[in-house]
Amino acid sequence: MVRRRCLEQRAKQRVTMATNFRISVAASGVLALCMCVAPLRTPSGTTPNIKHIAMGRCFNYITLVNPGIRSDCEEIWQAFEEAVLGQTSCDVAAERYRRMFRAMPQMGACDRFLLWSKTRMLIQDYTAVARDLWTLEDTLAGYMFNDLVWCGQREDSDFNFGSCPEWSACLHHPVNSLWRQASKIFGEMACGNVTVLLNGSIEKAFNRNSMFGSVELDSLNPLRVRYVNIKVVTNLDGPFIESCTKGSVVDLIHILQARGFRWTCSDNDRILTILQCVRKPDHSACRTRADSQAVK
Ligand code: DVN
Repeated sequence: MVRRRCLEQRAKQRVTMATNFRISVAASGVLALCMCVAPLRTPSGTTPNIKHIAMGRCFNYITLVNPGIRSDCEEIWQAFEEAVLGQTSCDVAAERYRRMFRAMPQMGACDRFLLWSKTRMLIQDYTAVARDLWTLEDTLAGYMFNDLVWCGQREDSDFNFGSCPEWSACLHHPVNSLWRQASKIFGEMACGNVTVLLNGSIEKAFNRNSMFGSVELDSLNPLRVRYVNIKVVTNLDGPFIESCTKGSVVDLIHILQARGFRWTCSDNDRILTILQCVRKPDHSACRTRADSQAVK
C-alpha cells in the first residue's frame, strides 16, 4: 500500500510543517503543544517508470522471494494495463483487476497472516523480527504495487503522469480498488491463527471504514480461522486512548463474537514493546529490572 512514498512525503512535509510551526510559535510567542496534525497528502501523478518498477519487482519476487510461484510477469502487467488504461482516473472498479489477480494465484501458510490498521510504522519492524508472519505486502500483488501511484485518462491510452486524484475524490480510485481486491483475497486466504495489530494511541483503532475494517474483516472465514489474536499497541509516551477493554476494539471483539470467531486480545505484547524500545532505548518503559536496580 502507499507506505514508503507517504513516509518520504510525510518526512518532507514534517520539515515544512515544523518550520512553519516554529515560525508561527515564535511569532505568537505562545508555547503551543506540538499537535500531530493529519498529514496532507500532496496529490501526485502516476509513479514515473511504473512499468519497469512493477515488472522488476515481479521478476525479483518469482525468482528470489518466492521461486515456487508460477506466474507470468508479462501477463500480469498486461492485465494491469488493461484494467487501468483507457479509463478515467476515477473509474477503475476492483472487479477490473480480476484477470490480473487470476494471473497471480497465491496461497499463504496458516497461522502466519498479519492484518493491521494505522500501525504502518511498526509493521515493518514487526515483520522484520517476526519473520514467520505474512502481510499483504509479502504477497506478489502487495510486493509489486506497494508505494506506487497510478491512474489512467480516458482520452489517452497511457497513464496520467501529471496528476492522479485523492482516494477520497473517487468512487473507484484505481489504487484504492487494487488494494481493496488484494485485501479481499488476502482476508479470504487467511487461516489458522490470524494476528491483527491495532493502534491504541488513536481514537477508532478499529475503524469500520478502514481497509482492515471494511474489507479484510468481512472476508475472514470462521471455518478457516481458528483464532483472531488482536494486539493493541500504544506509543511509549501515549496517548493511551484505546485498549482491549476500551473504545472501538471492544466493537471489533463484539463483531468477532457475533460471527463465531474465537479471539484473544493483548494490550502489552512484549515483542512490540521491545521493538519500540529499540527506537527509544532510554525510555522509562524500556528500563530492565537490572537497569532500575543499577540506578539506585
Ligand atoms: O491489513 C492491512 C493490509 O493487509 C491491507 O489489507 O490494508 C490494511 C491496512 O489498511 P487500513 O486498515 O486502511 O490502515 P491505514 O493505516 O489507514 O492505511 C494503510 C495504508 O494505506 C497506509 O500506508 C496509508 O497511508 P498513510 O495514511 O499511512 O499515509 C494508506 N492509505 C490509507 N488511506 C489512504 C492511503 N493512501 C492514500 N490515500 C488514502 N486516502
